[in-house]
Amino acid sequence: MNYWITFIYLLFTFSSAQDLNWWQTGAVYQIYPRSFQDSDGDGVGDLKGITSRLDYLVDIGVNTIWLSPIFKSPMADFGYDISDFLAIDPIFGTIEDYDELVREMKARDMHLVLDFVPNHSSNQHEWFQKSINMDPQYSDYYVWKDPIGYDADGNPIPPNNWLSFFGFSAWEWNEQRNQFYLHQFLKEQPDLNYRNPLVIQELKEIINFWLEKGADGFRIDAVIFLFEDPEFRDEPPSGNPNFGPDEYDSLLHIYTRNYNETYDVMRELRVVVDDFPSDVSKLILLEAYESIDLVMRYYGTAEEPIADLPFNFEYLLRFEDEVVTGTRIKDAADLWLDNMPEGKWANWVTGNHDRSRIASKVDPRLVDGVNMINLLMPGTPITYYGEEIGMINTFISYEDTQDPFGCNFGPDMYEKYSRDPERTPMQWDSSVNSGFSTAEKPWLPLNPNYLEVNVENQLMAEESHLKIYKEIINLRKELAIQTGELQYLNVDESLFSFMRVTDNPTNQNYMVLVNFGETDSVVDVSANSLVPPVATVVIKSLSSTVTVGSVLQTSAIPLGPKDSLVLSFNSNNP
Ligand code: TEU
Repeated sequence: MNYWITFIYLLFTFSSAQDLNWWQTGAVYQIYPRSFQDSDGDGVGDLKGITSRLDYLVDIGVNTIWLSPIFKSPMADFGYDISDFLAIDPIFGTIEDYDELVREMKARDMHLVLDFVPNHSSNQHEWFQKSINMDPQYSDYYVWKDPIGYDADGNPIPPNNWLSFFGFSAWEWNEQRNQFYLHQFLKEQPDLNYRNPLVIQELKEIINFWLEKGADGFRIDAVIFLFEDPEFRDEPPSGNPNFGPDEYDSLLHIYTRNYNETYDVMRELRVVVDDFPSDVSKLILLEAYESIDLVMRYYGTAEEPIADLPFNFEYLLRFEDEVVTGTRIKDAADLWLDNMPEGKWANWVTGNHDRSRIASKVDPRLVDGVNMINLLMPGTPITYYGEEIGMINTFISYEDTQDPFGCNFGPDMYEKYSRDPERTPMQWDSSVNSGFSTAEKPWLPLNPNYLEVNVENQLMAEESHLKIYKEIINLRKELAIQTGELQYLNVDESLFSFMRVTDNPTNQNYMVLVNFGETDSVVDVSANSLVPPVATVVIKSLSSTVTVGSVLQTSAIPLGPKDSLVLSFNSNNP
């Protein structure tokens, strides 16, 4: 009889782990290619540089790389303005370098996710040039409109009051065509016209091209901006006094975002990806900063899936609140989990190339605790390069500022919008430029803390954020973390704690406790019937003074301010 029980448990263990995809058991790591590793000394990171660092990524345990855009671009928005969707920009290398990266990744059982930017191209793209020239095929590839009149000086007046996300009018006058074109981002990023089926066809071809070139998925950029009001009506003011008339948030964007048709186009792209013959399932990440109901629709349904992982920005944004509490993090986690359609998979993200990293959002002592949450809650973690070593934002003077979002607003306001602080080079070691580049001046300055905060130091140290990250990620191989149930333990203003449990007695269960508070506390989680009287410390934050391996009473778990712990226990022993 006992044999049978063990057999059934093993079968369960085997089959449930087997049912998960590589992107569910693994972890995604975002690389901003300009800033990861420069191989040729020009001060800008490149593909060869990334290839040379693959063993580091294997060592820390990530299996998936999402690369911000590497395609041909005049770099007005540092690669998010693409002038040829099918070519690699020379600053990043050649198509051979790309092939080599893919080969080396596959040899390490890693997966490549490319950034796909459907909303706009560069104004240098051949399509846009042909569109200006009214080439019959390309004339309607972009959103062109006549002026609504001319002012007293004879200047054309834009069709409506729409603003660019980067500030100022979303309309740019084109002398040659004598019309305005729409750009929801920079004027160098004209919006493609999604009401033209030829445009959608082009996108499908681009997707197939990169699938054939070995990509295992896409992160789809700025999705909510694809369609606009066909009547081009003015948007109403937001009434928010914190924003001047040129700032995007001074309007309510009811006519430029999230049209129903957007979901249909995304669904069509999903079908292209799924129809591609491959024995490796593909991953679609999707960027939509929107309200939860609109974001959830991007998962699609079981029969008609869209994205595998629309980014969980509600969670990311909670870490930017003035006060981060256990209760608020639980509310954010529940907002996602409770709204997620049946059978879908969650994700946990705290930083990216547009938003600061963990250690600049919360007290840096919480880096380990937040990584524990990101990596051990049910779902896929997404780490922005450097979060594993606790990199923080870098101060960038106006003179050194590169990001057009910052430059647009001039020296007094650039810091409100510039994304350069979270884009500075990866901190590898304490040599010149932290081992990132041999150039005299990298494209953005290194954070001066690189002498202390770097990969090499943290690999050598007895304890470090990096070593802790590696230990946490290693737990993702455990059944309780892959498929175990989530149960919250005590959650209040200071504490966030949860456990991951399976009902399989041969498996370890885990609990995670993070103290967001400022004071020492002694936590009693023993009231939960699945929690045994004692549990073993398997991982502790740098700040904690408990010893890994020690056995703690679950009625009195000591947590100093900003401390975090992972404990293991066996629920067969409640
Ligand atoms: O961002 C689009 C977008 O939705 C963001 O601007 C978002 O609203 C903002 O970052 C929230 O802080 C994407 C890319 O991530 C960004 O880097 C590009 O500049 C932009 O598209 C244009 O391609």
